[in-house]
Amino acid sequence: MKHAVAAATLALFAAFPAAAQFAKPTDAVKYRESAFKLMATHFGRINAMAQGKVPFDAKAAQANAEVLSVLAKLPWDAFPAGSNVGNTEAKPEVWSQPDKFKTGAQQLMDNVAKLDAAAKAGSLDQLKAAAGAVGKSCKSCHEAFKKD
Ligand code: ASC
Repeated sequence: MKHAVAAATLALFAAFPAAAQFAKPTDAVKYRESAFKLMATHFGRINAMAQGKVPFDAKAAQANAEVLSVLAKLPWDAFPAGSNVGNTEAKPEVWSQPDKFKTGAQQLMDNVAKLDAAAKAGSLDQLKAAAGAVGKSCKSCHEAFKKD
């Protein structure tokens, strides 16, 4: 019985995308901004090590990469149609070029997965290369989809 309820609950969540979970368009804006802000925090800690600004700490890199790999999945469902509102920093291209936006999001997630693997391997050289690729993903999407 418990299993049946759990399965039904999972099916319910699967049936309703995250977009349906925002009561107001501005809630979606707040959600995605929160996710990006946390991503910047956790990626920033890794990047500081990759750039030699703070000493390499393999355990800290691993912990931050693990969090980042979850965070990197979050913003994308928070750009529902109609959420180009308020003082969002998103450009209209997010909604007018959805395939390009999705491709960029996927590239970021793929590069973050590689960063996670590099951090788990405990190699600073691998971490530097993988962090560079993540930074490039951030930058290219910002150029196309984020207001200055
Ligand atoms: C960061 C951060 C970003 C990206 C971007 C890369 O650490 O907060 O938004 O990297 O600056 O170019």
